[in-house]
Amino acid sequence: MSNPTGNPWPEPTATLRGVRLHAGWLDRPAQEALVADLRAVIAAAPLFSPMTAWGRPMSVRMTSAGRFGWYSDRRGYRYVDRHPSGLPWPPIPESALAIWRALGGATREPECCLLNWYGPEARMGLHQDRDEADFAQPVLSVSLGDDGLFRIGGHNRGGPSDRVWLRSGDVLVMGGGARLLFHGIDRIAPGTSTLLPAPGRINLTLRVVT
Ligand code: MD3
Ligand code: FE
Repeated sequence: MSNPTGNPWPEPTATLRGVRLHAGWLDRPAQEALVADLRAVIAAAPLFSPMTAWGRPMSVRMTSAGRFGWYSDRRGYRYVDRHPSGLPWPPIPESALAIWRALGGATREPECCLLNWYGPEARMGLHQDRDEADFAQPVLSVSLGDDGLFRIGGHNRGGPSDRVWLRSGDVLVMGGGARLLFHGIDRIAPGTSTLLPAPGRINLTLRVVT
C-alpha cells in the first residue's frame, strides 16, 4: 500500500505527543456503512456496563468483536473469549479491518475490536492501555457520532496533557512511543453530529491482544 508521497501509509493530518490523527478519514457514506456493521455486532453481542474496580458501573457501555473482548468485574479488567451471555464475540467487520490495514502500519491483524458507546453524560477517565501482550503493536481508534473531547498526557498520570476534539470519521493511531500514553475522554458534545439516531458517540479501538 502506498500514497502519492510514496510512503507506506498515509501521512496524518496532525500528530499529538506521537498520536497520529487522521481527521475526516472516513467520509459520510463510509461512516454509515461502518455503523450498519456495528449494529450487527451489537445485535449479536449486546452492549453492557463493565464494573469499575470500585464496584460502580462505568458510564461508557461496551461490547467487542474478534477473538477477544474486554471485560471487567470485581476480579478486575481482562480480555475474555466470550460475551457475558456465554456466546463467542462476533467477527470483526471487514469495514473495520480495512481501516486497520490502511492506517495501522501493523504486521499483525487485530484480535479485538472494542466498541465503546458514550451517552450524553458518559466519560472515560485518564488511563493507560496495558493489558495487551505486545506493546510494539499499535492501537487504532475510530470516532463516530457526536464530538468527544480527547485528553492525551504522558507516561505518568500527573503530568501535563493536551486536549483535542475528535469528530465523526476521525481515526487515531497510537504506535511506537505513543502506545503507552495516558489518555481519556473528558466529555462528549451531544447533538454535534447527525450520524446516529440519538445523541451519543461510538468509539472503536482495534488491538492486537496476544
Ligand atoms: C492512546 N477509548 O477504549 S480512543 C479505550 O474514545 C479508550 O473511547 C477512548 O481509551 C474512546 O481504551 C479513547 C483513543 C485512544 C485509544 C487507545 C489508546 C488513545 C490511546 C492507547 C494508547 C494511547
Ligand atoms: Fe484507552
